[in-house]
Parts: sequence; C-alpha cells; structure tokens
Amino acid sequence: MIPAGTPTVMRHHENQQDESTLLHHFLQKYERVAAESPVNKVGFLPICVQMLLCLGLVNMIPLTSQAASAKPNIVLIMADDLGWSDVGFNGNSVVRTPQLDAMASNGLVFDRFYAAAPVCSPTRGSCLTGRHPYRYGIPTANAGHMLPEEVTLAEILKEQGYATGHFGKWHLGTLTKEGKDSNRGGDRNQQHYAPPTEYGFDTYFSTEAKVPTWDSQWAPPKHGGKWWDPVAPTKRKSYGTSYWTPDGRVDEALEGDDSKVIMDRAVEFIEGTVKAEQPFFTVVWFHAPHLPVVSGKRWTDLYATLGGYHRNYYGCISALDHQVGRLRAKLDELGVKKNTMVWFCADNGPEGQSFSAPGSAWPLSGRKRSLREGGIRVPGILEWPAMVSGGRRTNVPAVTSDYLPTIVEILGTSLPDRPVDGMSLIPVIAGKSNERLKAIETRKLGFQSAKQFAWMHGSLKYYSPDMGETDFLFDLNSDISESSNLAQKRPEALRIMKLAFLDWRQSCVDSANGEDY
Ligand SMILES: [Ca+2]
Repeated sequence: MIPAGTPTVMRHHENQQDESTLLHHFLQKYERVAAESPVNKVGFLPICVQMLLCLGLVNMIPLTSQAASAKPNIVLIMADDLGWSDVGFNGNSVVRTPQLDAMASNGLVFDRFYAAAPVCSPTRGSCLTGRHPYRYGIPTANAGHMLPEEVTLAEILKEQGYATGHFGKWHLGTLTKEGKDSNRGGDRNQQHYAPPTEYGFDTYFSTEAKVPTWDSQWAPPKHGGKWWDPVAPTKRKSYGTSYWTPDGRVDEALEGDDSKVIMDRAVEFIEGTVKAEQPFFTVVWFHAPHLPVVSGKRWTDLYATLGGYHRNYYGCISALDHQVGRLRAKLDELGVKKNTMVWFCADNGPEGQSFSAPGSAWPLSGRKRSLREGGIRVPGILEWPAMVSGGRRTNVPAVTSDYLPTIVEILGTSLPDRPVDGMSLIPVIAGKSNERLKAIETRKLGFQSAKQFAWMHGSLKYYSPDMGETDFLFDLNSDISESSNLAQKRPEALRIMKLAFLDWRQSCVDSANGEDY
C-alpha cells in the first residue's frame, strides 16, 4: 500500500513537459561539470538514463559519454542537538560559524529543514532509508536497530560504484558483541549488533552513541555540577564509548577536539577515493554539540566574556565549523569541490533552553524531544557549486528522508519498492517554478514521537502532545512560533489534517507489522 502523501515513481510521469525542461537543464550542467572534473569520468552506469528511458527522452537530449558518467560525490554532515538558531547564517550574532556561513552564502539554505524525529537514532535512520523511522522499529533513541531488510542509501550508492564511508556517531545499533560499550553495546544486546558495514558502508570509524566533544575517550569532570571541563591527564577515567572500525576497537587516545578526530578520518577516506578515481559517499555525523559539551582553549577563548557552559557549547560548535572548513578546503585542493554535494543539518533540536542552558531554537517553540518546530526544524544547507547558485534561501519544507529520493533521482536509479516518505528535492535545487516544485511546497509531512503527533500540509501544521486528546492547528507562514492555536477557528481544516495523519500513521503501522518485505 502506498500511503497518501508518499511520492512514487509514478509521480515522475505527471508532468512530462516540466520533467523534460528540468532534466535538460541538469544534463547541460552535468556535461560542463564532467568536462571539467578530474575524476569520475570512466566506468560507471549512465546518469539519469533510466529516468530518460522512462520518460522516452533519450533521443531528445544529446548525451555525451562524459555527461553520462559525472556522478556527484556526496557528503552528508550532521551535527548532534544543534539548535535552529545556533548558527550564524540563521541569525545568531554570538556563535562564530564562518565556514557554515560561507557554505550558506555559496549554497542553498533551507529555512524549513526538518529532522524526521526530535531525537537522535530515528532521524539517522531516515537519512539512510528515506523512510519514517516508525516503519522499521526505531521510534526513539537507543531503540531497535537498522534492519537488514531496509534498503539504505549507502547500499544504493555502493551498487552505483561509490566508495562509502561512515564517520562519527552511528546510533543505529551496537558496534560490538563483546564486553561492554556505550549505551547498549556488548554481549548483553547482541540482537542489536548492526555495524555500518552491514548496511552498505565499505568502512567506518564510528561510535555507537554520544561521547564528550573534547578528549572523547575520557569522562570530563563537572564544573560545580553545571558544565564540563576538559579532564586533566592525571585524572583520566574511561568514558565508556569507544570508536570502532571494521578491524575492531580503536585503542588510540584520540585526544583533543572530537570533530577533528572524525574529520581526520573522513578526509583520509576522501583522499583515497579521489586517488582511486571513485566517486565517494561520505557520512560525517559529528557528536558536537551534544552533551557533555567540552572544548579546548583555542575555542573557549572566542567566548571569554560568556559563562562556562556557553563557552564550551559555542566553543565546540566553532570547532565543528572549523572542521567543515577543512573539508571544504580539501575538496577544493583535490579538485572535486564543484561536483560534490555537501549537505549539512542537525539530527534534532537543542537540548538547552535559551535562558538557562545553551542551545537555542528561537524564535521556534519547543526543543529536543518536542514535535513543536524547535525540536525538529534544524539548520539545513546544500552546497553543490556545479548545480546550486550561491546565496539562495528557500522556505520549501525539506526533511532528512529526502536525501535518498533526491540522490536516487540524480543517479536515475530506482526508489526502494516500498513506502518512501521523502521526496526528491531536485525541483527545489533547480529553483525552477513548476508543478513539481508546487507539489513540494504543499507537501504532506508526518511526524510521531512518544505521545506526540504532527502533520504538516504546506504551511499548516497539526500538532497533538497527547495522541490526539488535545489538538493544535498552526499556520507556520504567519505564526512561526506556534503561538496561535487555530483549532477552534478552522475545525474543517483540523478534521482533514487529523484524518490524513491517521491514514499515514496506519501505513507506518502496516510497515512495522512487516507488510513491506
Ligand atoms: Ca541528537
């Protein structure tokens, strides 16, 4: 069963004129990029050919062999618990995020970019499957694990000739069956053993769950019970969460900034794949700025006038930003920046509250764990110089489930044969006003977490904190802070939204009951 609001391959046939124009536009750009790219020129299946065949357009568009082989490299970067307004490009005038701000001014900023869930593990699953996490049993953090029956983005890209690597926080299952590691790893939870290599990744350098953002292997001391300080070398005690690779536990000390530790390995991986003339899919899921937030002097000195908690919180965000800059510079140095898609987002809203702990989603209401906007609307950028003209912002809703359909469309391959909740963002990226773009602007998007429901239809949002006992209806275009409940004023809209939500929810129940495979 294909639920309402779910994109299907059939949708691609609905407006052939629009499709033809859009694809022509893309292929023209691909031809130019392929001609300039030092890698990705040989040995791969044609880009968009399946889609062109499907649309009967192959004879209409001259395909050079180079255009047919210019596969974009793909980097998915995610911060952990980063608030919508914890970055410069969303208006924060305190935090220093020059590299993210440069990405934003060089790329496409999504003002309504949603994490599929208000907590960690489920959002991560949506990035890899294009599906709402309730469909495959990851409703919250530290629950379930990625299922072998799911088709992941890494598996799709590996089949397309990509080198695939995961770096940082995994949180989609445990990484060892022995001893004890992190939240669930070890012999007590063998059923949740699910390392990235079983889901399409060639390699990984990953943790099961959170670590301190500085000296990640050691437990940081609490400063007056309020925030964390770096641990002194003489007082080191294990934090309890190791890094793992396909060869086992990493025994190095991994000192200093954790974002650097992750990016060191991601950069090494990218260098190797470029040398091998292979396109790459690199997932970089930072731990920052999830607690315990700790940062080194270089970064806390940027915020010397602030309190200790804020110094460390903003410090580890600036340290993360610096590593994003290293990546961008490396892509440039390797000559692959132009045709590399670099996506940036967060996995959920901030832990903190604006006036008591750092982490802000202002002017959104709610924070991590909430399906109010502050829990799920996160900073979102795509930088892809070959295809995106700099400095655009869009209010079109996008969600982490969109990565898979977007990339599938770019490669001209097929969506998994099951309900997919994401939509291809190509019309948004292309920036052409057409029927497909309108379909995304007015899309339906479902969320559920614990007892909360949310359903969006364009700018309208239905929200219930208690499984439909209490109803809220907001118009996000005029009320970004969700302060004015329209449920009484617009009962018919509320009724339609609730029914649509319940239909979608039932389709998730059907998936969870095993109907998809
Ligand atoms: Ca998180």
